[in-house]
Amino acid sequence: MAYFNRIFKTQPSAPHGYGESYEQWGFPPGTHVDVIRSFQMVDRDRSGFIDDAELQQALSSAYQRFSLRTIRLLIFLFKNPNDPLRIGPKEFAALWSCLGQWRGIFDRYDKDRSGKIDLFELRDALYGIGYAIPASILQLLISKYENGGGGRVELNFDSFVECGMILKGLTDKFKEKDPKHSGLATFSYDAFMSMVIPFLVSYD
Ligand SMILES: [Ca+2]
Repeated sequence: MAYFNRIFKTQPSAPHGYGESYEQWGFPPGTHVDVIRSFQMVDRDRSGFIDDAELQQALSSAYQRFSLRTIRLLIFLFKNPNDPLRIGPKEFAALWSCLGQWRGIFDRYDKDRSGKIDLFELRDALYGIGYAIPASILQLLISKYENGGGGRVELNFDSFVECGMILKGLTDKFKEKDPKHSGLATFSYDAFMSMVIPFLVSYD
């Protein structure tokens, strides 16, 4: 959190090596200088794009370490249609802002201040942002994060983001086919598979 506090307190100034205008590098107007610096720090060849390893480095220095699996899901969700394996400044700025929101949710719902999110905290967090997901489904999803000790599963920030984005992403896809919120939707087989498979593929 110290990092984010610093972001909002520092005065914007032109980032070294990125010229006077952020927009010319493809960042949306108003992008904070620290977001640009973070991108610039890992985009060593100045290609204007960063790959999974570079994104992992950028996010791991802003937060705790991000697993490559989470990074791949983020790249899938925020991908540039012209370059699905890398992200540019626009996608990076959007991703950064989205992670800031997830961080806020994580901190708000980590009720016991363990620094991790358990099943019930996850259920409440998702409910808090409008997703009523049955505990049985959450249990199924988070069982993937068991560390083998047989104890209660608790999620680090990156795994929490991963679970949150999968549940939110799939629910949003379903809602697109259920505009009246009846809880029922009709899919063709192809539509169903193309909805679910990308999450599974990027997830593992
Ligand atoms: Ca907790």
